[in-house]
Amino acid sequence: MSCVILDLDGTLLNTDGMFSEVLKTFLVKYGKEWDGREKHKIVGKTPLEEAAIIVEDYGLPCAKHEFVNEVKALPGANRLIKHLSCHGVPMALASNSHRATIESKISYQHGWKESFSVIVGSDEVRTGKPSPDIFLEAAKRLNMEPSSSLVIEDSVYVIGSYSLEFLFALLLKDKDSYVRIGVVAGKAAGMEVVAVPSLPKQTHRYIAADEVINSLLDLRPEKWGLPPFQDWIEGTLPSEPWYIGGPVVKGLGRGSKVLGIPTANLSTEGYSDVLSEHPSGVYFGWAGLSTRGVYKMVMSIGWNPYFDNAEKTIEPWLLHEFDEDFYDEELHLVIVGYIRPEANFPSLETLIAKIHEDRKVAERALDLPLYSKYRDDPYLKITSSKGQ
Ligand code: ADP
Ligand code: RBF
Ligand code: MG
Repeated sequence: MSCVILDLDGTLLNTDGMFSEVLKTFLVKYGKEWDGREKHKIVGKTPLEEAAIIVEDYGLPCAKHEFVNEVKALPGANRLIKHLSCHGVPMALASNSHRATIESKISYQHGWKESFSVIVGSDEVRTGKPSPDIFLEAAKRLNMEPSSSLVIEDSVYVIGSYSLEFLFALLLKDKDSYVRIGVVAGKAAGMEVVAVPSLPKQTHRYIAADEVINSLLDLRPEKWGLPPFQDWIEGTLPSEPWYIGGPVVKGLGRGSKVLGIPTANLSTEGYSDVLSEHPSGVYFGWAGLSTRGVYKMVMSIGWNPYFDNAEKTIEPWLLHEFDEDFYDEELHLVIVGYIRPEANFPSLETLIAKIHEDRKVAERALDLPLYSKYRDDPYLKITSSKGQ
């Protein structure tokens, strides 16, 4: 592959979040409730225009740019863009939005505009995705062959292709109105397609893709003949530390019993923000227990595909032998890096073996100065007594 063509909404930007989470949070913050009244007014507007309408309609005491700034890059988006642009890999943005909308959306993301030599919107071709036109036009403007173009797509759109419609469909839980149009368009253009599902547990909708990855963190450019990421260190991907804590809660009672691996589950309540900034997967770091001390820790966050859980769980395994349970005790975690996506396994034995491999990776990595320095993070020294 000699170039990369990226979709915007749901692949690089958490725009579904803009309308659901951000809109809801904003309205709640100002004591208002979403009633769907802006639906018709907003279609076809730029994000700033949309924000202006919402701010005015609901009489919110904030500036419209505060609202738009809340649109966040998805995990790994900045890292990928920086990496490809540092290595001089030609990059295009190909989105079903209008070009003006795309430009307006990326103008809030530092360094993005300069990284894309080509931007193609649906108003610049005859038909949008699932037609291959947008991708073919992008390749043409990059001076590249479709067959050497790698497409990265989240590809879950709603028929009608507008992200606000997507939100309403989501809210109505009308899951069948999503189609894999991005992947279909990329394949129709004769390109290689990596799908990054923006909804959990939807992998089966992406069979047309050449590869399905859980998040942009899992992209291995070298698989496609592109320069590899160089930030992996001994099987781990360092991140800015992030923090979660609370009393240890009862899980599904499977950790020790089924796997022989106890996990001191934390409640996900109140952590929807941090969890949306980090994909489900296996992470590691340090764990502080109020009455006991600080320990190395490896954890899974997500739906545990092997068990097909209905709810996302946070499951830290403290790398220490304890002689008793410590339910309800205050547990604080400093998470310093990522290891791998959650996976399904053909048997319990292979799952257990993989988790022990994760433990070894974490144990070794946490001795590196890069990670060991967080052992002294004040967040881990819980001074208040149990449950406070
Ligand atoms: P549950 O499904 O309730 O989380 P587990 O079988 O996963 O049950 O056991 C977890 C419990 O075991 C924790 O809540 C904690 O009290 C205890 N425990 C003992 N040793 C450890 C350890 N090394 N790491 C995590 N939890 C441990
Ligand atoms: N369960 C899975 O289904 N897939 C996984 O990839 C997976 N990885 C795990 C990694 C670690 C480090 C730990 C501690 C657990 C993992 N689990 C995984 C098991 C799961 O999180 C949980 O412990 C069990 O579901 C028992 O509650
Ligand atoms: Mg557990």
